[in-house]
Amino acid sequence: MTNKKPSDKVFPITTFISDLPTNLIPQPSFSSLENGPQSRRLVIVGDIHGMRKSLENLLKKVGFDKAKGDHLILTGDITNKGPDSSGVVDLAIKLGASAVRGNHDNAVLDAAAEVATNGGDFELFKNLFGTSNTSEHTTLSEGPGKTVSAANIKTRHGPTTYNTASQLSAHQIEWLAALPLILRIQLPQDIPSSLGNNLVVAHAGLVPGVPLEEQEPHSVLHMRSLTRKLGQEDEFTPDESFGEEGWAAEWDRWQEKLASPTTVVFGHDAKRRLQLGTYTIGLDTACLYGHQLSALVISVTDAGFEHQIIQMDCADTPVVPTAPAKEDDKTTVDK
Ligand SMILES: [Mn+2]
Repeated sequence: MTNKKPSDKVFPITTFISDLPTNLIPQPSFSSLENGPQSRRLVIVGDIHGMRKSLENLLKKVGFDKAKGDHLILTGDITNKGPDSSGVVDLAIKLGASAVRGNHDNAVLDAAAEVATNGGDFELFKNLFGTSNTSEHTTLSEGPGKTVSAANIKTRHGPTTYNTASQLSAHQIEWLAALPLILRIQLPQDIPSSLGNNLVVAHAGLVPGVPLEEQEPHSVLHMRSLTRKLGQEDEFTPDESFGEEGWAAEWDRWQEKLASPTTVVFGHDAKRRLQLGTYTIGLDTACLYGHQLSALVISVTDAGFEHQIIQMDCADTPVVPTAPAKEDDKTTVDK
């Protein structure tokens, strides 16, 4: 993409693509009842952004029950901007959730690493934002043998992101850092499915015609639209801008031509809210701004896999859109 910023740096990737373990895929009731609870449903939730109460309410409405074999999957932007990122990550860990990394999670990871390698003082980084950063006399003591001069620091993120990073424990940061950018969910090919049998979860989007392994990490985290490469009917450039239509429309058209299409479940595009394409489901319904938190619930009966959307009104104090600051604090949704 052309509009990369310093704050967009992709934090080192542990695993680019993960496959959802087959024991977490719902099984039709006739298959087996042998070992403990069967996998019952997959509950895929859109961008939470630290809105813990909203997540809890949505799970309540869904009747989520890990003990009965429900499995939670998050589409990324689990953290940042909302009131309780730490509580959301805690809940995700407790429920054994799967998830993909979002651009905000990426920014939080980058901010945590940035602070750690520059003396470890989150307060300093929060306060540096908006200052001229030029005072040669601003030198802060960082404990024995360690001093950091504010003049030498050019922060990569806005204060919100440093604040979120400061609230996460080392264990929570580790959990976040280990998330893949793409999660593949292979439903058994011999069972009919309302979503098709090839599912993929990615935070922002994917470029049609490019194998999953070759998708560009930055665009998986940030893209919203596609432009056709000049003179190339079948090649696209991903872009962060909203564009006239989202990338999902092009993805849908592309899948129509394939013998084995892939459905993508994604988040990131709060402005477009719930998107129900033929092979694309967009779940960022702007809970952060006081709208809804949405879940795609996949269950299986003897007739096959079925899906439904369940939504819950925002239960946390929403974030009021403000003037754009640094990229990862920027509000990109219309009221
Ligand atoms: Mn996002």
